Amino acid sequence: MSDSYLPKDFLWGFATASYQIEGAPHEDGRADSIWDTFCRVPGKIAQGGTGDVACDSYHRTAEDIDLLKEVGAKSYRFSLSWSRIIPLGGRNDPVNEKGIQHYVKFVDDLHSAGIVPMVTLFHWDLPDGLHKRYGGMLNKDEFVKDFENYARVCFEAFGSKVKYWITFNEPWCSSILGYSTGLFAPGRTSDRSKSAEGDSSTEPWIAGHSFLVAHGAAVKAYRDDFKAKDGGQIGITLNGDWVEPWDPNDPRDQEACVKKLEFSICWFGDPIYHGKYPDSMRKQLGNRLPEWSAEDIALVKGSNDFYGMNHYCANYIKHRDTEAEPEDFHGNMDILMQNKDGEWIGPETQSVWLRPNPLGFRRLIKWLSDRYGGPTFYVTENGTSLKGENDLPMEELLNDEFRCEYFRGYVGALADAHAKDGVDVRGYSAWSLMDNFEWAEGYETRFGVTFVDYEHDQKRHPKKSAREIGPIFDKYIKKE
Ligand code: GBH
Repeated sequence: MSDSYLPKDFLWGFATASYQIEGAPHEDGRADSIWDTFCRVPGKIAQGGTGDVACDSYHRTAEDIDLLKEVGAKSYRFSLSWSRIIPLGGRNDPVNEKGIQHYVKFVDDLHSAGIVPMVTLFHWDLPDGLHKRYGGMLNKDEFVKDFENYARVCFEAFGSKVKYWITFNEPWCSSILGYSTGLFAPGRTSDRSKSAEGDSSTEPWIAGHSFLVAHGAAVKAYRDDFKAKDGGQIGITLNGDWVEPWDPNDPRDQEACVKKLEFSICWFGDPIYHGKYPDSMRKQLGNRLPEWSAEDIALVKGSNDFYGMNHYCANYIKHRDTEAEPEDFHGNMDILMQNKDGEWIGPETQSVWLRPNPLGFRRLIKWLSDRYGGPTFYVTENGTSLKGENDLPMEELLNDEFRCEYFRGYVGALADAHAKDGVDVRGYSAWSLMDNFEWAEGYETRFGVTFVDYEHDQKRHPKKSAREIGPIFDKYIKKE
């Protein structure tokens, strides 16, 4: 038996995101986001999937809340669709009362069910109007003003009922996958076979910079005008995998590991906690990485009330001796699933990038805690898909022992990080409450603890993991 534990008021629950679950893209005044338009480009999404119906959650809020209640969840992290609230996105565009009312009711219903809402303002679905008007995140000054305005509209509308705000979900993904590899909306890349436009050597770094300043501006707005009366907390959610050296005895691989964490996480974490970009990034990217103005960095430094951590897996890292390519965004190294001795970092899943390694979770959260002076963490996503799930019959998908084992391992590792390493962690949202639109993978990959039957009216069927997760937390959360 483990003697590790999680603190008494630990908030555990589930996470989702608007475009991945809601559907109803044109209802009650909503306009397109960049994901709506991206999905219409042939070849971008597996099987031509779109978020047009998804889990139909826009019409099934009561059902979704029932799912949360049934499993005993204490919190629910969901995201707002900016395009429902300000359909064209900008600070001079009209606010859509119907969009606001939808979420006001949803938040009220969560409270009535005793579930704490954690609200993400932006989970990748930028209003298409802003992309078309000025290039979205590529135009920092416009984007920052429009995001701050949108954030203020949300604080005003929901601030008295929401105590946990997340500005951005995984800016790494929006910046790199949206502006370097082109795998995600808006699909810009230097790879001319994928897109007619884009410059992978500069645009991701510009987008990332805009996200940081916009985060800082929204936090300042919250602290100046809402925090005192509403009493909430605000932070950003960063993704990042753990790293192990390909050759544990090669100091160059160990060094490359740190560089990988810097390029993927500290790109955003360092400006927020230390007021600068990591030296390794400046060294490799030179002036392609934007410089900080005194005004912008003042907004960004110290702008997290908590650290929102998304974490799924780990990789092996092998250094490179060659010069970095201008398109490189990892820090010039090979990212591998096997080490020098052929050992796999973890078992296979449906997602090529995801091989579970629970100890990596403990190591990463401790590493971040040390680097950033012991901040308060909320784990805002953690979860897995199942190997070969497209070929499995529904009964086997419902009996997802692999996912149960994943949660046992990862929650146990988190309890170790808390009890043995002194990490201040106060919440955890599993990804995800239900199977949903998995971005470029469409509906081929399922991360839910609830099976969604896309062929039969999006009917929800809880999997084994939906029932197992409560007892896992019960085992660790201190009773008094
Ligand atoms: C999360 O990102 C998202 O927040 C969530 O919306 C999503 O549904 C969930 O993961 C499951 O995927 O192979 O080079 O394309 C997790 C972090 C980082 C994982 C990028 C996928 C793809 C790398 N993601 N990664 S690549």
